[in-house]
Amino acid sequence: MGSRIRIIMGSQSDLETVDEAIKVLKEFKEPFEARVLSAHRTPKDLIAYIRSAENSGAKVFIAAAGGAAALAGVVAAHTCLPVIGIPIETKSLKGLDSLLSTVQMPPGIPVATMGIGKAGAKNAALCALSILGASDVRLRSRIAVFRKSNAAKIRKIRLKV
Ligand code: RP5
Repeated sequence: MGSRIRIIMGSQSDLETVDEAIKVLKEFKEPFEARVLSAHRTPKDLIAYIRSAENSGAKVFIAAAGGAAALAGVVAAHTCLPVIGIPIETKSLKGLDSLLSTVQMPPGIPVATMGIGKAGAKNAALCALSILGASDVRLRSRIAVFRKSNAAKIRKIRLKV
């Protein structure tokens, strides 16, 4: 069986953003697989990958794309597993294009769309872990520890104003 989390990005250029998700998954020691596959440039390979991922233990997909970002929606169209979308920040429209392309899905085919860029990528990993955590109490308690440690960091802040 392969990893439960499968990350797909539309281009190698998306990796800089997706890396924020990868860092979180590594911190949680959650195995994942990451691939470059494009809804527009390699549509048949994408669908073949979704099928093989479903048959090898995938539980959740993360899909990152920029511009005319059809990727997450196309993944969602081909699987009943949860799909989390990361809209990549673009030079021309600052990622608003990616956000709208990813979030504005027709009723019936949902994509859990995160915020634009690196924050969205980090949250995509955390969202995927929460989905797995719904049936994995140990993972859920590790997410709680992660949040407590973030809260502790914020409480420590002393502003010199
Ligand atoms: C999208 O086009 C990709 O997800 C990427 O964000 C964007 C630009 O791709 P490259 O020209 O960098 O390959 O499909």
